Amino acid sequence: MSIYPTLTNKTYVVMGIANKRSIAWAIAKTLDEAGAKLVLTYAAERFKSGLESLASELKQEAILLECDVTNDEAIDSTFRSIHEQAGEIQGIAHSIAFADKEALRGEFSEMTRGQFAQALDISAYSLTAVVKAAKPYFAQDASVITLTYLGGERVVPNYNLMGVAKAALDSSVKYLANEYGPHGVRVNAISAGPIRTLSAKGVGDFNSILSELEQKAPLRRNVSAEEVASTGLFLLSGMGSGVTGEVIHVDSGYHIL
Ligand code: NDP
Ligand code: KAL
Repeated sequence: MSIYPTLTNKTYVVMGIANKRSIAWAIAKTLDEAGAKLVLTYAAERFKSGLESLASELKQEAILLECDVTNDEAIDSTFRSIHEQAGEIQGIAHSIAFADKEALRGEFSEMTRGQFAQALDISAYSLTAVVKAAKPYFAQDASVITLTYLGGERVVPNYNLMGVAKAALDSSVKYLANEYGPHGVRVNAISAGPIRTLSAKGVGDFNSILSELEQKAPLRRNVSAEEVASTGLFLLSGMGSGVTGEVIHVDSGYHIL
């Protein structure tokens, strides 16, 4: 017997698939496995063909739409078009973050005003922008998730301005949960342990963070994108119906240390 909830005929929007290592791709595959109808969004035209070939691996045919989250008009028209093509929206997985690489090493205070604004815009404000645009199209019991990291709760070397962005994102989750709860919409975050993705590539001390977690975390191992995705499925489906405004850590328990 399958442990999966059934999401047949329910539309979910997954934002932030760069390649097959993306956490968002693991989420998309898990939702697809549960029978969901998927809309996948990508940042710019140059990512379209890569996403098309990934999407061909899914069981159900997905709708692919361009959506640069720095552009309000693009976000609005993306959600209008999702509604036209796929009806009401049961859930959204927001798996998007960006900071200038130069600000992700060295002293925190060496960042510029522009680098700070860009990181906060793409990595934190975009969640609110997306929820706002989806508001007219949410199903009665819709659910939104975003991805966060421990570096927003405490200092993690090199995470720098992304730590401030994740703190803003975590706080946005609470304010959005409170505002949208009366409309039946839940908003939660998953705080993932380190996972080797394109974003993680070439930044900071990624390998030492992986091995520190392996040595010290209660489970003494790293987590996979699939483990993050199954928690995502719980939150996005009716299984998580009583949970909102929460941050669930999928990090082998490292955050309790
Ligand atoms: P990926 O590099 O696979 O995903 C990051 C995504 O952000 C990409 O798909 C990228 O799109 C998208 N993005 C950046 N700028 C924009 C924009 N302006 N508009 C739309 N999309 C944009 O990395 P991950 O899967 O690791 O990251 C997903 C989320 O998980 C992020 O929020 C990250 O902070 C979080 N996270 C990751 C951890 C890890 O260890 N990997 C740990 C904890 C949290 P494109 O490629 O099309 O530019
Ligand atoms: C402490 C950790 C080590 C790494 C430090 C900073 C990580 C920041 C994450 C941030 C999202 C990375 C970037 O924005 C990279 C970007 O400058 C360059 N890469 C790109 O442009 C690629 C092509 C695209 C696809 O990437 C994006 N993001 O658009 C944190 C580790 C242990 C955990 C991680 C990786 C957390 C996290 O938030 O991702």
